[in-house]
Amino acid sequence: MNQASPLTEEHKRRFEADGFLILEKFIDSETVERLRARFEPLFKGEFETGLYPDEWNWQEGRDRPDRTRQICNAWKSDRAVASVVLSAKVGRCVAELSGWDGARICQDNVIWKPAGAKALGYHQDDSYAKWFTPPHMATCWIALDDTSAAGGTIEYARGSHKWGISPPIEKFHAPEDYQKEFRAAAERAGVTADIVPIEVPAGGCAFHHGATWHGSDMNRASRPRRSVVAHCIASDAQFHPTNVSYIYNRYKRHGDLSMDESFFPILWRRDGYRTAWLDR
Ligand SMILES: O=C(O)CCC(=O)C(=O)O
Repeated sequence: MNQASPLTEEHKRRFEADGFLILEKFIDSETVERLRARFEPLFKGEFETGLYPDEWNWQEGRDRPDRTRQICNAWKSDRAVASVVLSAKVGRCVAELSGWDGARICQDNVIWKPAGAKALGYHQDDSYAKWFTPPHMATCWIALDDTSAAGGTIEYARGSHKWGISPPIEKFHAPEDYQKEFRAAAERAGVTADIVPIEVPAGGCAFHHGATWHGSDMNRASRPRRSVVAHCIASDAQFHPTNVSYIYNRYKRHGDLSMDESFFPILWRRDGYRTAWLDR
């Protein structure tokens, strides 16, 4: 499991300077196809393992077709998603980029932005990281379609991980102005934003720091933009003693701050440890 790292010192230097890193190839085309085939059943509520995901933000027949579709912690419902977002490769990369001893999954996202679907608001992941310590995430965002600026790909503000953490944004799904809070943050930081749309072939990825401002515009192209995302935290992360996540504190044991590996498995650790059930 402890294969060689795909990252070089130059990759790490770039991540530290920019707050993100792009790899043109991260998963192979067969894996891309296998994941794409899971989108229809997942959003119809056909869950392979019989378990609901933790968040199911778009359901066929219930929600507007012009909304970006999102499921969180699809790994609990679907083995194809699990095989990618819980991989040692994802864990190793985010841990090495973040200077952690290891990484565990916090939350995955399955994102489906059909042609014409609306934007996702710019935010910082660490604004939502108050319920665990250390309160930092690092993310691997994987493209399942060739992405383009016009097609509503993810966008990063270069260097914005150095601006400090702002509060959570007002509206994540289909906001009127998807950059509203971000522009205010850039103004407070006294900088002119350098926005980078992530244009990669299907199977490519981008890693981002938990403090990097990011979001995505509406899809003005004629085909969908699909992604799977692994939001990771340090392998030694614990629940915060008093701050509560109304969803994720369901997995906290009474009187115990440790994170159970059944729900927050360790993907990779420098000493060779990986949660045992992952590879079964
Ligand atoms: O894919 C997107 O449009 C946004 C995803 C996102 O917010 C994230 O990966 O943190």
